[in-house]
Amino acid sequence: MRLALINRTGGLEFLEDHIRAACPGTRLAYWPSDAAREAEVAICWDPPDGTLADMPNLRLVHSIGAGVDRILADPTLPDIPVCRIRDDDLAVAMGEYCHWATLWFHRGLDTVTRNAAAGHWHRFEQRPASQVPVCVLGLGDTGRHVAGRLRDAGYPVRGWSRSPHEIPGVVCHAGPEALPLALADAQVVICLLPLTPDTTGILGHATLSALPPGAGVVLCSRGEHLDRAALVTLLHSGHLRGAVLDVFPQEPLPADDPLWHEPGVLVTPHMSALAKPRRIVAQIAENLRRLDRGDPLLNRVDRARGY
Ligand code: NDP
Ligand code: OXD
Repeated sequence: MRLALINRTGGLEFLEDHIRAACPGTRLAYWPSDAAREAEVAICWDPPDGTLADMPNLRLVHSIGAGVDRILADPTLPDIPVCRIRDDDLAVAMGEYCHWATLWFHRGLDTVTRNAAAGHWHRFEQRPASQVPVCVLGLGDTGRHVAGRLRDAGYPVRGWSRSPHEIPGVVCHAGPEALPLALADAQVVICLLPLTPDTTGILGHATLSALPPGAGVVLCSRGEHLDRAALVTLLHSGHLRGAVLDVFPQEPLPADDPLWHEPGVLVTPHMSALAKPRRIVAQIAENLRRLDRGDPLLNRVDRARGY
């Protein structure tokens, strides 16, 4: 079977040795090349529009990440299966990051870090976790784990999803009309939604204003979820306390982007949960075997739903 590694900006070489080890008998090519164009399986992060439609033998598109928004955004995407990565380790890593980001606001570590940089010793009152409600947007693989971890750490947790969920100890809301309710008392909001037409720009002025004064925003999903002008306006007005941002419409975030220096904003380099190459390739290899045998594929994306 012929495989192609496809990404707009390259950089997928880190998968090569793992693919050679886990997928014996396959031939691997990098896009752009004639050999890549002939491949039956595209292993992608961000394929340029039209690339996949120009592969006459294509039978499967496999994301190397949990998200598939860059793949589904291509209006010429052929009607073939798209699969994504699902990984318990990824959810655990996301749990660690989101717990830390919650503590960043809850324990005032944003303030402490600023004070420390100025050599300023200032102690302030600390609140217990039970007084810091957290809202998790998206209750899928990552959101459900994050909600459970924060609940276990003593935070009152609210969750929001498209369809109704039941998670013990978490107040779950579903549907667009329930969003204001989910946000109403949240001191921290964590976005773990997939990027779809319905969720693009969801962290806009209306949503962010629905948070109580002094709330912090944690964005781990996609940069396009956030209306950055609305964020900056609400930071400047003092309505929002700050934001921990892990994802951006353009990555890497350019060195001269003002967000790096925006007071209250902490930028991290899309590292909240990184799947191990070995784990990514093991899932792709299993799907290649299934494709060969004609068995149902694992972690197939519902293209109509967009995730
Ligand atoms: P899942 O597909 O497992 O879960 C998505 C959740 O979002 C589901 O609960 C779904 O609701 C909910 N949802 C989808 N659309 C809507 C909507 N319109 N309104 C309300 N809720 C909605 O995703 P994952 O948890 O695996 O990942 C989420 C995203 O996080 C990924 O798409 C990716 O963009 C990002 N990510 C980022 C990483 C990083 O390192 N920064 C690492 C991993 C993921 P329902 O349950 O009802 O279907
Ligand atoms: C993602 C990932 O989808 O890192 O962002 O898996």
